[in-house]
Amino acid sequence: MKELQLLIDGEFVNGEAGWFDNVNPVNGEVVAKVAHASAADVDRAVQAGKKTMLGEWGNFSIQERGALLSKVANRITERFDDFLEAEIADTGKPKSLAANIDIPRGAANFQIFADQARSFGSESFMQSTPDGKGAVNYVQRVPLGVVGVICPWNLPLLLMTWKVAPALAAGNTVVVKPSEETPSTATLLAEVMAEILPPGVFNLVHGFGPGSAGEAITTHPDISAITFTGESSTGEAIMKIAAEGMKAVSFELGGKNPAIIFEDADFDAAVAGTLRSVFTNCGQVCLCSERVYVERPIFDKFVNALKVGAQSFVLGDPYDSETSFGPLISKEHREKVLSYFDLAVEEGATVICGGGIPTFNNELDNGFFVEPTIWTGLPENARVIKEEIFGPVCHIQVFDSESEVIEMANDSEYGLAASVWTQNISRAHRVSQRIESGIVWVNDWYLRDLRTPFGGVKRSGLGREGGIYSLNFYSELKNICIKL
Ligand code: NAD
Ligand code: 6OD
Repeated sequence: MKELQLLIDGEFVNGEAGWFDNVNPVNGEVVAKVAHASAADVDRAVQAGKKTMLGEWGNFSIQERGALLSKVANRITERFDDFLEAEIADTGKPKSLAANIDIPRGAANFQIFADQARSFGSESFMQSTPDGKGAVNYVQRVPLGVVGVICPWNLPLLLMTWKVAPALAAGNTVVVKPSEETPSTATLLAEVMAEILPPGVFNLVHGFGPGSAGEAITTHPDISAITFTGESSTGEAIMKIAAEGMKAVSFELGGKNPAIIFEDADFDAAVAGTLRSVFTNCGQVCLCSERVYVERPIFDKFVNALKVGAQSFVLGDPYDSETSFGPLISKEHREKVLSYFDLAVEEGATVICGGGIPTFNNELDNGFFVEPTIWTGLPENARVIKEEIFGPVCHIQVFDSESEVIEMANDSEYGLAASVWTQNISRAHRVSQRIESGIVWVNDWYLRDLRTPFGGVKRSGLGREGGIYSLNFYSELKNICIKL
């Protein structure tokens, strides 16, 4: 059986805390043994990161770091099929999805920050002084130090590289912990990093959260910053710990995202876009729409069209070219999603489609599949409309006016992403500007320009990453004042 090790100071090693299993969610089989890092392993990783900051890595210019990141991007592209296979083994997501989104974005995340590094400048300020000689101030951007990178399981390579690349571009070193559910692409990335970067720049530790490697990272006194993507409650727990020692934090957290479809929308585009925004990656994307609002004149037609679309997904083996819909990540996560399916019925939902476990009559019955599910008929205070489910499900609500739908969309503790479907340009601006959310897409969903600020408001996150916004987080400004 495959063994996935840690990378500490340039060496692949076993973990002091033993091994844990990596399970394939398509059929429930164990596919690899994963080295479990102890707190002492995490400490060695942090010390390696500190050592190279003071030595080889610390002496590279930002242009040299950029050139190395380009090499990493190229190497991911050269090993595309290895990364693809590893991502599918961990997540069970359809090959077409991983091949079009996850792996290309893994490479693109390094390339964008390699490019950004080449044009990273700083400001200077001329100052007059009482003696008339003057002074010049220049602003230096210095790395934060060793950055702890803690990642979730839904888009494992994409979300890890989205944080690792800018952290390295800015001159930091990293100790990375992937989700315990998805250790494989991180381990492949460690192989690439070990080929290209000096030892200690990229350190990989596997493990869990509380009482394990995650906690060891967040509590380590020599970690300067924590960049985290995951659940809002985990972010809150990490923030409390990070307060001690004043670690900088950047958080991408949960969502309960609205999709708003006006009567004047391009109907077919809105249906196709909403099918994507609700069901991509089995609904396991923080940006997915779990609340869909449709204007009354097109409500029945839209509900029916979304149902037809949801029922046309092909659930199955990720390598089958017909498959458009994979399993949930784990047995535990499926239990959580199914508990919301039960709760919706208790709360009085009309089940338009789905709501159960599909049957395959083969080994896929041991996997963690659920049916694409649509509900209507619930009041806005129903728990399934308030709480993040993170599965292939949405509730469709009817609305009669712009002000009503804006109020409903904003009545949430989350504020990550919204999509608005209308052909009225004034309405598009009016509504987008009033939605409380880090990102609003008009007539599309998950259209990304990696230079733009990405992040959430309310319980959906803290800070913005992307382009220069990432480099701002991963570096500290220092002013140097020189009397002339
Ligand atoms: P999670 O919070 O359970 O775990 C994320 C990571 O944190 C894992 O590596 C886990 O081991 C670690 N962890 C858990 N508890 C910890 C602790 N106390 N201290 C340190 N580390 C800890 O999240 P998940 O279930 O892996 O991911 C799904 C969640 O992530 C959803 O809520 C989703 O919305 C959110 N998410 C948000 C974004 C975004 O960009 N806003 C992106 C992806 C996922
Ligand atoms: O596309 C990205 O950069 C990004 N951070 C996506 C997050 C998706 C959440 O699951």
